[in-house]
This record gives sequence, C-alpha cells and structure tokens, in this order.
Amino acid sequence: LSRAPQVEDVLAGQVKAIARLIRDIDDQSPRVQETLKQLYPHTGRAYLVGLTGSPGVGKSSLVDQLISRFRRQGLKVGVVAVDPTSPFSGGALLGDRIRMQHHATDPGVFIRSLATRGAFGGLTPSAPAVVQVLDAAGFERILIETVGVGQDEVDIVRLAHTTLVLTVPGLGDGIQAIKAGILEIADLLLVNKADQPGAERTLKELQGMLELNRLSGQEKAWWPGLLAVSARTGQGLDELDKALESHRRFLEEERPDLLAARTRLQVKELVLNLVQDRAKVRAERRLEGSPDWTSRLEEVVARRKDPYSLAEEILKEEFG
Ligand SMILES: Nc1nc2c(ncn2[C@@H]2O[C@H](COP(=O)(O)OP(=O)(O)OP(=O)(O)O)[C@@H](O)[C@H]2O)c(=O)[nH]1
Ligand SMILES: [Mg+2]
Repeated sequence: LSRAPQVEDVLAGQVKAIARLIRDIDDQSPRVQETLKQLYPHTGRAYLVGLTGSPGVGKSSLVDQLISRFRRQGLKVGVVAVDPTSPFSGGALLGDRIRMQHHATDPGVFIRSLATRGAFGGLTPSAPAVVQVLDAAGFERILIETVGVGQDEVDIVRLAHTTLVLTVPGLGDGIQAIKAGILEIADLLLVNKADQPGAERTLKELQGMLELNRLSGQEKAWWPGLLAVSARTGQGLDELDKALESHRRFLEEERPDLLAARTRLQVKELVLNLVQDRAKVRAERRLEGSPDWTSRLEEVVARRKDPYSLAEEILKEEFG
C-alpha cells in the first residue's frame, strides 16, 4: 500500500509537515484528499473543546491560558482559531498571534488561524479537516475558537466535545444570548473579565436564567455549569480546569451514549458536507459545460423555468 505524501510525517507529529498539509487544505488543493483519507483511521483520539462568544470577550486570551494548563499536564495541544473577518474585529489574526505567542516555540503546541471565507463568520469549511490533521498528529486536546454569531454556534457544537460559551460583564448580551438558544449548546457558561466591575451581576442574571429553565421542568442530561473567570488575572481558572474535567468524565464514563451520539453527529456532518461540496462541483460543471444545460439555466434567469425544477433535473441526471 503506498502512503500518500506527508502521511508518515504528520503521524510522527512533524510540525513542518502538519503546517504544509494545513496550508494545502486551506488552499483547497486537490492532492490533500488522499492524505486525509489515509490519516482518518488515526483520528478520534483527541478531545475537542470549543470556545465561542462575541468578538472581544477574551476567547483567545483564555485559549492561551488553557494551553499553559494542558501543557502542565503533559498534554499536546492544538488550536484552531477561526478568524472573524467581521468589521468588529479586523486584525484578529495578528491579535491571536500576539496573545498566544508564549507558546510559539513549544513543539507540543500547534496554533493555526483560519480566515473565514464566507459572509457568515462561522467555521470555515476547512476547519473539520484541520482538526482531523491535528488529531492524527497526536494532539490530545484541540481548542477551537470561533466567534459566536448564530449558525456557527451550532456548528462548533457539532465539532467539539465540550463547548464553552463566553460572555463578559455589562455586555448586555448575557441574557440575550441565553434567549437566543445558547443554553442549548453551552456545556459551560463563562463570565470572563471577572476582574472588571459588574461580574457578580451578570453571574446572577445567568444563574437566574438557568434556574428558570430548571424550574420549567425541562429535561436535560447535562446542565451547563456557570463560572466567573479572568483570563487576565487567572481567577477561576482552577475551577475551570475541574469543570472541563468533570464534563469530559461525564461524557466518557457516565454517558458514553451521549458521547457516541456527538461523534456520530460530527461524522455525519462531515459526510454531508463532503457530499454537498462534490454535488455542487458536479452540478456547476454540468451547468457551465454544455449548451443544453446552459440554456436551461438561462431559462431560469428569464423566469420561464423555476430553479427547483432545474435542481431536480441535475440531481436526477447526476445521481439517478
Ligand atoms: N480585564 C480583562 N481583559 C481581558 C480578559 N481577557 C481578555 N481581555 C482583553 O480583552 C481583549 C480581547 O481579548 P481576546 O482574547 O482577543 O478576545 P477574543 O474573544 O479572542 O476576540 P476576537 O477573536 O476578536 O473575537 C484584549 O485586549 C484582552 O487583553 C480578562 O479576563 N480581563
Ligand atoms: Mg480571538
């Protein structure tokens, strides 16, 4: 069996090979496919922690702290920071580098920022593949940072085992966020910047919201923990370690069925995305590739035909 290029080096955890492969993934280079196929059997060992929250709540700063803590436990740590290209936080890429530079020379840490391509600011399509590479390369903890603006909050859950939702005092979005369904995705709710005024109040508001949900009789296997932390002073970080550990143990020891369900969801999502990508490529080739199909598209443009029928015709033609 011939090994695709890079496979051995990535499995051996060689930083250069990992970096090159991730760059190829980001560039959507066609030759990565074979490499990813061969890496896949070596994945599934990493524990994935997602961090989400509005721009500037301190996700990168907390990631930096978590890296140090995991390293002290002797664990190799990978970080995938999905950079928001939103107008609120231009220059985040540089910011991430600065905030995590303590670890730049540590071979047990690999940090990669991915730029968001789409207009939605969420996880890029390449994020799952990058996580796979880090997993196969032997990183035992993988931190995934993404700005929370809706759909991507759901996406990150599909990728992570444990999801941290961050808010800060006085942002006013604590309660809003909860209302918007964040409670559904948070395994741990964090009030970061607890060194700043107003943390107590935000904490109380969130506590009240959690209580209300409990009282409403909602059934939940896991109720999100609530913690005040400061990525700046280190306040609450020992408790955060314990909370992370206890959620991990809950999934691995008490409810392996839930863990299995999450993993299944991740894998399914991956397959669906791949199908979608490939179907799109083939559909586009068809639409642009022959006069017959191009004229059908023109018919839709002219409103003499509808797009639903055309999509069905393509699907039938391509997939029977
Ligand atoms: N006072 C205080 N400031 C903090 C704390 N954590 C982060 N900050 C500051 O908040 C600012 C934003 O921190 P980041 O870690 O870049 O926040 P982020 O959520 O990663 O931001 P984006 O990636 O742009 O969404 C920086 O100036 C940090 O120094 C904290 O616990 N206390
Ligand atoms: Mg950041």
